[in-house]
Amino acid sequence: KHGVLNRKSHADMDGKRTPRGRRGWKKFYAVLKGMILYLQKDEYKPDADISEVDLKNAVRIHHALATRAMDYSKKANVLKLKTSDWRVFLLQAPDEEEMMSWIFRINLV
Ligand code: I3P
Repeated sequence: KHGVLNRKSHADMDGKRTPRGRRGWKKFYAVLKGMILYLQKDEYKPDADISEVDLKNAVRIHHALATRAMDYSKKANVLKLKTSDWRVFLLQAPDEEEMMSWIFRINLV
């Protein structure tokens, strides 16, 4: 599965709140492949190598949990992704259907 997602980092690896200055929204082209959610700068190209930066932004979603972000109301179609290493991301999909689809696919892994 792939598509455009806006990402906001809410908590870091230690579970602590992401500090100010790093809490902004950023647009990515997301690609879910195996147990990894790649958050790429540019559109998915099947044959292109993954860049260093894109690798850094990749999120391991094994034992991660995706839910609708019930406690976040500033934007619509936002899901909350909690990873096994205690990071928390907010991910905004273009619409409700896409958000539900991402939640379903992430939780299947
Ligand atoms: C953050 C940025 C985010 C905002 C966040 C700010 O600043 O303005 O858009 O989240 O508020 O801290 P920075 O880019 O300097 O990290 P919202 O869009 O959700 O308001 P927050 O600290 O309340 O999460």
